[in-house]
Amino acid sequence: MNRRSFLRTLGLGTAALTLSSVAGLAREPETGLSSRASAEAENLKPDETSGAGRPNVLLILADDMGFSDVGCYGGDIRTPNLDALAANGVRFTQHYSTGRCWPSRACILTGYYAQHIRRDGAPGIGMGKRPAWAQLLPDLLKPLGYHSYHSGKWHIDGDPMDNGFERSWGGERSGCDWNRFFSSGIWEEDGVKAPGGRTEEGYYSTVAIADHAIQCLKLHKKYHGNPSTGSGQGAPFFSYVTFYSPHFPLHALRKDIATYRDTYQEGWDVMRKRRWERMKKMGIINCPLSERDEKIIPSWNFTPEQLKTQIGQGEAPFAVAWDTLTYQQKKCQATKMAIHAAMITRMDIEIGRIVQQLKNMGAYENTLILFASDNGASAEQIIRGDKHDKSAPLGSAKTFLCLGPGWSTVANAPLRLHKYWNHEGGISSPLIAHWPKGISDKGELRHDPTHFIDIPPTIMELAGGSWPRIRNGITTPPTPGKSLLPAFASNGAVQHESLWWCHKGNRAIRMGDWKLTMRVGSKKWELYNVKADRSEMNDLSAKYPDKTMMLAGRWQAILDGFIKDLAVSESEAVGNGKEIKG
Ligand SMILES: [Ca+2]
Repeated sequence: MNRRSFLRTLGLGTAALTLSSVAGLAREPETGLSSRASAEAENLKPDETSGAGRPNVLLILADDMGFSDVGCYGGDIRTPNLDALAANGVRFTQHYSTGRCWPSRACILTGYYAQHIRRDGAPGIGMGKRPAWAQLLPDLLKPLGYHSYHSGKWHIDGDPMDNGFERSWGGERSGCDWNRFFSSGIWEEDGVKAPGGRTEEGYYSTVAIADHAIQCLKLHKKYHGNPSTGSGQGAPFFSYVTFYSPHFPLHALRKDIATYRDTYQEGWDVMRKRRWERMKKMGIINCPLSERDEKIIPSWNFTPEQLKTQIGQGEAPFAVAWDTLTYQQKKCQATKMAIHAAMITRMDIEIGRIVQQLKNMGAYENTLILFASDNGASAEQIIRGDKHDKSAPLGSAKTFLCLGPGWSTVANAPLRLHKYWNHEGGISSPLIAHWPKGISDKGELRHDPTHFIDIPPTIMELAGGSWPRIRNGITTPPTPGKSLLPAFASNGAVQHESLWWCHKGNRAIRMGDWKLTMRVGSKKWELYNVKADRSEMNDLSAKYPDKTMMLAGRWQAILDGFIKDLAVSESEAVGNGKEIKG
């Protein structure tokens, strides 16, 4: 029986297991830890016999944050803590996500492409149960002496506590309340529902996620010794911190929004051009600025009429030229981007608190910190949750706004399209790697094309483990990722034969400098040389039909390999396999 089931068997509901470690709630005075955490400390007492001196890993994920949002990637959003990590570590300029929340998280914690393990669909593969051989990283790290903690959005099948995490602040299903930042209504701590009813003043999920991560680190320090710098003392940890910020709804603390009140009034055309120019100077990109795709929006967006009726005259359904907007639209849109920026700056502040905790516990030097975004910024415009109160201040709990296609072209600048598509704007993510003891190059860039499938091999190598050939009695298919450790030392050290994408009819493959991609609804492959044209403005498929055919064939061959592996292991599965939109 797993721990969550055990707690439920005992009848320990929320009344008995009152969460007290999140923002705005009472804490145990002497230790700063929750009373529940202390009561359960026995469960965390050391059993470590290995792993001592191995690096810790802090993996931080943003949600729907664009490639160029943070300052150290050319953004206009204040992120001093992330910038400091970048200045003391390395930044990857061609790191890729899957373009969507749940497949990215599947890659990050299993090392497989999401379609290979049924955590996303593809032609011939339905979304379903994860095969038994696709265990999550914490289960692989446990025998190596690691203790794993999860704080934030989940969005993988199964429960964190059933997949090797010893603590979790999130939940079995989505792992967060994805309609509300100001309520902990459906959150779960260690698989048990947290009390709801937090007020706007007392609760903000970005703060609560950081609070939980810090509490876990304090507990780790207390019960597993000093996880510092190879002194031979204590066990290492894997802290998986998954913010929901800056995913919609645009909810931010009023004081944070105020600091961006005037920042975006010049509009998205000016701001994206400035980002592009900064990024060129920083050496992050060398491509032209993409055109705005004025007509391409997600098919499930509210209609312009619905947006006008339910949000107001200030909403803008398409990424049209800024100058064509009305005064009312400009005012509303500038506020929307101010909220988006405030959400990211708040996340940065909270990351700073977690980093400070690492310093406080002597773990800063020997912790690999990775920071990325699960997909590009989103052009979605929908309303759900508690709906949108037109009389409430924008960004407050009673409002439901989305960033929308206009500002998403800034967040993803200079790249094309948005979350969901497999063009570069949808799948490009920042990746900051910071590890004082292990990365000597400070502030440098890495241009190796990398992907979330590389994260588990990186962590496994760091932990001194090798990938198990047999898992749950089944010979495991090879994982496609590469350890990034060589890339920490030098440019060009990590090379993939190919990188592969497929999501809801969008698809792509990259081999070397060439990328083939197709948009949902289109039957035409587009071919780009991303070395010169990462903004995907010059389709070369007609000019190079043989290359197009070769890449298309390779894309299909990779998919065929997934289908074959799944057929072999079809009867073996874990997880609940339910699809969750997000
Ligand atoms: Ca996302």
